[in-house]
Amino acid sequence: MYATVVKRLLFLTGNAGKLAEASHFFEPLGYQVEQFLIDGEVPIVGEPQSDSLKDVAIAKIEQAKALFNQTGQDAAIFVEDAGLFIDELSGFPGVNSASVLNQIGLSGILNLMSETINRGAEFRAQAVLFTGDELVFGEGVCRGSITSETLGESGFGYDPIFSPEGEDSGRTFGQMNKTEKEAFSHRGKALESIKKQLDLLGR
Ligand code: ITT
Repeated sequence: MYATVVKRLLFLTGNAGKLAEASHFFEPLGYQVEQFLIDGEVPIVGEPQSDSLKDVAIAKIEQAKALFNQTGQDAAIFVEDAGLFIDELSGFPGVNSASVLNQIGLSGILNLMSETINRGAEFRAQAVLFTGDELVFGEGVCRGSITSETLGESGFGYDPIFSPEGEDSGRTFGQMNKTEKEAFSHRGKALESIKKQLDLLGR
C-alpha cells in the first residue's frame, strides 16, 4: 500500500472567505491548504496601482516567492486577485472591490444602483499558483446581476447582492453553499483552469 502524498499549498491572503473556498476546492485533490503566514502574521505585500487583476496577481506572487524562499520550506504558493465589475457603473468597484466594500458597504452599492434598470455585473478572478518550478495562471469570469436587496448570509464580500447567470431561481451566492457557489463562480473557474494545467504537467 502506498502512503498518500499530501501537497502543501500556502495561500497568501488576508481574506478568510477566499481561503475557505480555495481549501474547499484543493483539499479533495490532495492538497493541504494553509494561509501563508510569517511569525503568525499575513505578510504585507505591495499591490501596484493597476486596472489589471493579472498585474496585481503577478506582483503578489513574486513577493510571495521572495518571502517564501527565506523560509526554506517545501510547498506550492498561491495568490488570487478578484473583484466585482458592475456594467452600469463602468466596472466599479473593480480592482478596488475590497476597499470600496469597507468604505460604503453593500448598502452603499445598492443605493448607487437604486434607480438602475441595467443590473448586469460580473465577478472576475485571476489566480496564480507557483509549483516550485513554474507559474500556472487561471482566470475566471462569472456573469450575473445585482439584486435589489441583500439575500442570504453565506459566503463573503458581495455574495449577498450577486445572483449568477444560470441560477434559475435567482438565488444569490449568499444563499448557496460552497459547492453550489463553486459551480458558478469566477473562483471555481479560475481554480478549475489551474487544476487542468496541473494535470497536464503531471503535478
Ligand atoms: P487578499 O488580497 O489579501 O487576498 P482581498 O480581500 O484584498 O484579499 P482582493 O484584492 O482579491 O482580495 O479583493 C477582492 C474583493 O472583491 C474582496 O475583498 C471581496 O470584497 C470581493 N470579492 C472577490 N471575490 C468575491 C466572491 O467570490 N464573493 C464576494 N465578494 C468577492
